[in-house]
Amino acid sequence: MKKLSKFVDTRIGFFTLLVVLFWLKTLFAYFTDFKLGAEGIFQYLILLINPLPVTALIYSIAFYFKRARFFYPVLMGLDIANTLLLYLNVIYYREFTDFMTIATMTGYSKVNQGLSGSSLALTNVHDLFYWLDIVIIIILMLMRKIHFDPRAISSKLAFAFTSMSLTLFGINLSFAEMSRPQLLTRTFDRTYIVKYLGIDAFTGYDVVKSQHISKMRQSATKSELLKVKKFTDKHYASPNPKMFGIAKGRNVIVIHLESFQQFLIDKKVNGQEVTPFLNSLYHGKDTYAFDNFFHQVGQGKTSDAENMLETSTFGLPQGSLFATLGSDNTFQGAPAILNQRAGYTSAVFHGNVASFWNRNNVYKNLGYQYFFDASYYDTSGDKATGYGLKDKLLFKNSVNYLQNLQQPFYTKFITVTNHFPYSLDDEDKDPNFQTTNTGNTTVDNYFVTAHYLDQSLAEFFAYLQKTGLDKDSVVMIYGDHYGISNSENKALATALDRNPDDWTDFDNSQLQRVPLMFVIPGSGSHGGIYHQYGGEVDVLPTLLHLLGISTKRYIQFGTDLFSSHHNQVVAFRNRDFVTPRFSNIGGTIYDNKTGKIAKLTEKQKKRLKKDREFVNTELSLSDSLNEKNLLRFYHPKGFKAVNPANYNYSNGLKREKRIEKKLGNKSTSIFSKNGNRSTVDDYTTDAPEQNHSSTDSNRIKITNPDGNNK
Ligand code: GP9
Ligand code: MN
Repeated sequence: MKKLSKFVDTRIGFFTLLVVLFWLKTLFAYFTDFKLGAEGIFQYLILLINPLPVTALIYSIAFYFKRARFFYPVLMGLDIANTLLLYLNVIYYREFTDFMTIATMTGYSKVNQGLSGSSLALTNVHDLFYWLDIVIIIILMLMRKIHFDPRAISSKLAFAFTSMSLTLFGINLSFAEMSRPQLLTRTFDRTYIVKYLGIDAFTGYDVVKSQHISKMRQSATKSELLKVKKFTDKHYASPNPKMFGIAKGRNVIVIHLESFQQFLIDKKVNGQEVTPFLNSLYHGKDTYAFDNFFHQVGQGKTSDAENMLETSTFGLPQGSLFATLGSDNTFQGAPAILNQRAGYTSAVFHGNVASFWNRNNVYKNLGYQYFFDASYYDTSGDKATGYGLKDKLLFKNSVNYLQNLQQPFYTKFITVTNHFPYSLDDEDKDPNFQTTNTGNTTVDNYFVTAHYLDQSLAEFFAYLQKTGLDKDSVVMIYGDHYGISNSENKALATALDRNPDDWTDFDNSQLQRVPLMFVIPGSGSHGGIYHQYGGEVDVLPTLLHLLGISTKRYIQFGTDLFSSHHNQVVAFRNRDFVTPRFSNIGGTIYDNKTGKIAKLTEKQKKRLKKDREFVNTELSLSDSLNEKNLLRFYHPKGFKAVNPANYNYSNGLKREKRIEKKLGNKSTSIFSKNGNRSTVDDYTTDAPEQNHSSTDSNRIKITNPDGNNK
């Protein structure tokens, strides 16, 4: 004890004491207030060590102050500031299940998620623990139980401490990258950064990022907007009169097929179809399907796909647009357009936590009225896999919320079960389905989860048919991006009856096809499989035209796939591109027919040069639009800017019911139209988990749920 107090009386000792105490407080927060979802020994190890390097780094600043009367106040000041940052995050987390960003701290964020008076009411008795050490230390100092050490630390030693902390941080960072590649470039979720690097590192990272963004925004001018507008106006494709409005007034049900590639359609494995239900839709007479439709995502994966489909602008060259810009950007996207032009109610159903991909903020800026996230579903026990509620349960348990929405509605179901690493509990596997035996577990499992996803869709469609909802709706189904990455495509080659040794970059690029289908029962005789080339950025104008809503006034980079003016040059996010005739991959031009390097005529060369210029221009202009937030300067006719402060995703069901009640017999919800009777019993699922009661409290809880799902 004596030895210890003697040690604390030295500057290094006092420094060590504060670092260790702060480390303990952070761990306390990690395990009590935050839910960081660490799994496995390696992640726990990273979690345990991550507060140390940055704390030591920050506190080592005090060593550069030679005089005791500066050293001690500076060190204590740093400790108090650091504790305050931790503590504010604890309180913020209790309200928003998210961490504070610079934008939220400075109140700059339009989403209005700063700490409010009510958040301060969220204090807890155990919060004492965050401040107790500081109070005790100050008292001990005042009572002269802790002595000031007059001996200064040499600059050399101070520097040694700083560099040692930096090295430790480097090690921490490389561990983090090993466990979660591209952690900082992709920024999936703020929780992930805190889990791997700690709050201080997260805040530092956020400072750098937000400074970069605000610089770009300040430099933005209206003339840049005009440049973008000129380009999109020039490439606008007028609707195909045969298709315009064929789904007018219908509900829109968007189904996001996670990691689902086109090659799964009609694919047989051991003589069995992998996705028999989707295949039947694909060939159905009421379906408008596309077989040369490509995903165009970058590092933002799912969120990039969502951004393209909702706004017809591209994701960013690095990172996720949702995560980096989505909290503040001005969007003129599907939910707001449909609401303002045709009175649509909008909702998203997704069984993962709301903070993933920053959806909780972005959806408000898009104008989504409801977001049923994991907190609305029972995700306990075996009901969820890594990314949330299993698909069969998502569809089944969403009906309870879907049936109370006013029609027409624009809804999106984001599935998750077919997500890497494609693991599925045995109880969910179809015993009659035998997957491949390629020797690559990713590939073999992929067919299994895709098969499960297909079954979940079949159940959902049965409900739509039973309730007659199918006839009042257009169901739009799309795959968000590849599931098998290029590095594993050689293993996939055998399953596709191809020789892995002949596999080329061209083959990789062709596998970036994903499904796109519009299912519109009774819409006429134009159903079928369309072969035009297109990408995710083309979906919004296509959909709006089907609904009879003109798009000319909006800034959209895609064009209507059914239009005779549709441009078939499909840009990938890395500036490669595909056209009906050629594919430009990594600077090499391939002939699509032969898959070999193309021998080009002068005319073709010229054409491709133009295409390349087009791709470069559209990507740069989309980046400039989004990075500089240029849409804030643009006011399309009749469009009222979305105010995110008007949206709140808690108590969704209560809000739906309140509106139903207010409208009385004018209410158009499925529930009201069904004579105020629930349609939940019209839903049949064979999901084995639904009756499993679980005592584990591992329920994902983000917003305030209604707590009422049958
Ligand atoms: C999680 C999900 C997955 O909520 O949408 O996103 P991804 O990893 O595919 O980008
Ligand atoms: Mn995805």
